[in-house]
Amino acid sequence: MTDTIDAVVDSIASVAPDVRAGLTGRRTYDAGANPSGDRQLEADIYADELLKERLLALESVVGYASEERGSAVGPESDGPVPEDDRRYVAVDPLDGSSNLKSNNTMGTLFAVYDEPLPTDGSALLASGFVLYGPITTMVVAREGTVTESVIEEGTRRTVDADLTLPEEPTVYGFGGRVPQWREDFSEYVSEVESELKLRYGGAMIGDVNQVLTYGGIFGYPGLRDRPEGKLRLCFEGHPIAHIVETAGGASSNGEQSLLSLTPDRLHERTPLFVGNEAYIDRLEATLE
Ligand code: P6P
Repeated sequence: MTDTIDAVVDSIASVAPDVRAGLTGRRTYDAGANPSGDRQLEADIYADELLKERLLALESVVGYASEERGSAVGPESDGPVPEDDRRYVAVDPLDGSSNLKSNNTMGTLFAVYDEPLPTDGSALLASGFVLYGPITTMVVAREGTVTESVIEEGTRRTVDADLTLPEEPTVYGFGGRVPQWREDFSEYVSEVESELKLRYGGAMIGDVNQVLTYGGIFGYPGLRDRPEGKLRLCFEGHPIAHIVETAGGASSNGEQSLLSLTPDRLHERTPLFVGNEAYIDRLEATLE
């Protein structure tokens, strides 16, 4: 069987131009909400359908789970695919789609597991994201290395074959309303904001790409009125932690690496922090 990870990555790269082209004219909210209760844009549903169709057409992909769907779909059976070659993909089709209205960045986030979801981060074989910015780029983490490519007409052109987090951190960005931040987290942010520059764009992939480019920390903390935070462990926490840790950084839910967490439910939320290890260590030391 061809390299199953390459097949997934190349498939997502090939559909990225269609996802991007489909954003225009799909900026209105559909009637429904996703399983997390977020309102769904027509673009969310369009991207999800495109990605599901392309990925389930791959021989090795036997499960497709999406932030836009209540449960995974696909054969997921003991079908013809040898057990070792079965791949289960988790996708956030348009992370940050609320930025569409303001014409700001958003992206497609994916994680490739070797067992059905929900499962823990140790089952991750690869992860990555497509960033729909001024240009379309793709970051992929697999086998200990992070690569960055430019996507041109659906094919990848590598621009960094070994992307690593800058040792000197520069930027930070934290989500949630400030009055809802816990006191210990607010104290931590007071230190960070005296040391780094604020970069927060409302789409995790864009904000994390700032951290991957300039060094620093991104997070969406547990809040007073929402202690579990906003971001989903399977669809956002695991893949972004895998990317940043593979690039030489660290991740945390405030206590431990996000990759060590096993969700009970597919759409389970988690506090999420990724960035330079020194800032993650200081955060964990601060949060009681
Ligand atoms: P807020 C986008 O909706 C998202 O899921 C992440 O991409 C982003 O980091 C976060 O939520 C933004 O949340 O509360 O700042 O709008």
